[in-house]
Amino acid sequence: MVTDYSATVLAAYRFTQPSTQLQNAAFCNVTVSYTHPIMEAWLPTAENWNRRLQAVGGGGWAAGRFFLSYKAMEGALADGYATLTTDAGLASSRDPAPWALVSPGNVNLYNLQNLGSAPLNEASPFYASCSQGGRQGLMLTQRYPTAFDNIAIVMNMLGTYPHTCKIDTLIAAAISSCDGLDGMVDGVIGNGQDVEACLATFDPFALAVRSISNCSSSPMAWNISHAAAAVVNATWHGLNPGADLTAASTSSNGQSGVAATNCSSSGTCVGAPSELSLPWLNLFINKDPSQTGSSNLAHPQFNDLVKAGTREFRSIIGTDDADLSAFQKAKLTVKKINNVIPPKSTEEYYKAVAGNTADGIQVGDFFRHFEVPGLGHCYGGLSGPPTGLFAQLRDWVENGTAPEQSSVVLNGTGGNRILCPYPRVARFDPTCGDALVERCWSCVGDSHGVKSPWIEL
Ligand SMILES: [Ca+2]
Repeated sequence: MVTDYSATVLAAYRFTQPSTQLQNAAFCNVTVSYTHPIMEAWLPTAENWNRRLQAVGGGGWAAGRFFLSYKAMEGALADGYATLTTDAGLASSRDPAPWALVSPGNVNLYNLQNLGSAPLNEASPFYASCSQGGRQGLMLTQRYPTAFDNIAIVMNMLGTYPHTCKIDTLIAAAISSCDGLDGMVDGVIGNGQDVEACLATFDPFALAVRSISNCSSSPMAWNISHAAAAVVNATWHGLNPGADLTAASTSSNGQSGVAATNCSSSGTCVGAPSELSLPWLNLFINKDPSQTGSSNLAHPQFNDLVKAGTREFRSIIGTDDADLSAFQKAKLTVKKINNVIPPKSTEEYYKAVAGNTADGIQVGDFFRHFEVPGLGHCYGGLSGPPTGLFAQLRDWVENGTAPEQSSVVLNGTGGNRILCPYPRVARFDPTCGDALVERCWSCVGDSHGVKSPWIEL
């Protein structure tokens, strides 16, 4: 029994729920060690229990029982839920090296299986997590390792690793050019057709060789190079224009950027691949713990590795099965994250699920997908998290009220705007007057038009 337990849980760590305070709580911590996985449940006292269970997942290479899992559990407990997490037998390290291989050349498939599917066995009506936790719980695609290194390969091919200053200048230019496409200049590019319009009108190569002299990440003067434009352009096959690619700003919260580089004071840069991507290539696909980099990898080799990984591990950790027929009586909602896991892969997955529904059933009847323009990976970035979405999911499950829109507050302006279930998009009504209030926004487009991907307005 734990008593007098207090904690502050920021909304940033709850993803779809508001910040909360746990004060002098009493709960029962039931920690069960199986042969090697450890499951940990926090059970509120009977008078404080809302008769519901909220499971939480992991992040990065951790299946659970790490910092963010415990923040999520503190939040769940504050709201009256019983809550649980599991480490899937992998401990809570951010590095999979301790458990990935039985020996060089020999992947520990049991451990990978535990990471891939362990939380799915924990039947729970409510589940809230992000990143790896989102992959575990919401059966989304597991493509970010390749997305990361794909950009590293582009840099290898170009033979140059552009300075953060050049990349960030191009991102800022894209935002400046495309911000107003959603009807409001608020620092955030919309989603859906706004992204398509941005890609059609903004050309990063048009800014090549333009000089930069006021870059916050470097005192030096630079010229935007063709290589920098090529790198930025390559990310936009999966990520959206405006996404944080360098993770160099304070709002990046120290997370990884897909086009991050480390640069010396003289301006010489090398690639800085993510801790999420290299272990997948080196430990699981190559099965060689002595490999530590990807700087010599060429595009054909990279493609071969991706295909080899898919062939070998898809049945274990691949989570792109679009047949949710067994799930269609339940309700599911997903928020979109912007700069690490490619939004377009989730859009493809959503459309694939839409094409696999039974006659008479629309995908929106049981699965809605909310994109959050401007939000970083789980938290951070230009947009706050959609803190009302979890309560809306609960209302959908328990009362049948499907979420037609959800609220967010922008980090920079403090303004309110709305999120819309894909493929609908948010539009500001200029006759309404106040862009900072939610009622001046509405969702437009076909509410169930997923089978024809883009909306005509
Ligand atoms: Ca905007």
